Amino acid sequence: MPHKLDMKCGFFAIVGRPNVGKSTLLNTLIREKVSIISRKPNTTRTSVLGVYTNDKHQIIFIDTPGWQKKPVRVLDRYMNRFIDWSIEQVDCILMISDARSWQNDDKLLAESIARSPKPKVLIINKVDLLNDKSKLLKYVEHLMKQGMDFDDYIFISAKKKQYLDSLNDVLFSYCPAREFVYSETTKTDRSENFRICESIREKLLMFLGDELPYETCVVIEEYVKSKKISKINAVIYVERESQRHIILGKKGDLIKKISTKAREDLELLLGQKVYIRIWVKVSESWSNDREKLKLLGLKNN
Ligand SMILES: Nc1nc2c(ncn2[C@@H]2O[C@H](COP(=O)(O)OP(=O)(O)OP(=O)(O)O)[C@@H](O)[C@H]2O)c(=O)[nH]1
Ligand SMILES: [Mg+2]
Repeated sequence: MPHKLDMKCGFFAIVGRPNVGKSTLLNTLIREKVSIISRKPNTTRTSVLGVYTNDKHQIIFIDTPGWQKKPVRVLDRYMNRFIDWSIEQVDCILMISDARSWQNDDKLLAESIARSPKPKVLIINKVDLLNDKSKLLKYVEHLMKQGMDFDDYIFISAKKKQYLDSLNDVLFSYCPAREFVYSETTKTDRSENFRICESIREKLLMFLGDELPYETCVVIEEYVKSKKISKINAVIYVERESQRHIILGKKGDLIKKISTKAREDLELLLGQKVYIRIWVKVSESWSNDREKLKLLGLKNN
């Protein structure tokens, strides 16, 4: 532990439109998978906190759901609210964009965070997908022409772990002198239950891709941990009977695959053998129902 007076500790919100790589960056920076990732937009649904600690600095990241331009469902509105809430809590805002294109939604989000007096860093991600790196200079010039105003611009690849040193230096420079908030071994504020549900949802996204109904949610009904084995009963909620059949697959094939993959991941997470049973149930219009969202833990007040 460094001396109190040498400690620096900062809160950083990670914001951006869906699918730009916010959760990938969080996991890369804290070197542990605390936030799930998928090819599909709208993977993250609530704010997830990740903590990185070295000998002098503690950096607390808040991963947020992808920003929704026009939230329609109650769930979408809550997701945007998590972003507003996160921005208020932090010392610095990290906005992530995709190096391949700066879209109108990026501009709208940048304009919305410009109202905050906090320092703002634009992290331009996925540079590994650009063959012509000279485009990066043009990218920033284009932003300047649009009047976008960030305190720093950094290009990285979160997935390939490229150019992260310069990012770390910038993050350290925005950490105020403050005692560490979390213990040196803490990686996230999220409970084991939450991480188990998220891990199952990640497998759903992995196997079903675009076929996965957006209105899907995972709840742990029972979790018993003994010395040698963890027993988990989980329920996947969907909104219609037809969606239930998609997830079960022919003769229950798909749910079997999902369970196996989830079990493998959970054994790593929990560090012991896992026995898991997953049911699929219908709960009509949960994604648009305040009370049900509260019950499912997706509403923060
Ligand atoms: N090639 C490449 N792919 C990346 C990079 N970073 C993330 N990805 C991929 O982009 C996809 C989306 O990543 P996520 O981390 O889930 O994105 P997100 O911004 O958290 O998405 P939402 O939670 O839906 O808002 C995944 O398929 C990642 O593997 C990168 O640096 N390079
Ligand atoms: Mg995410």
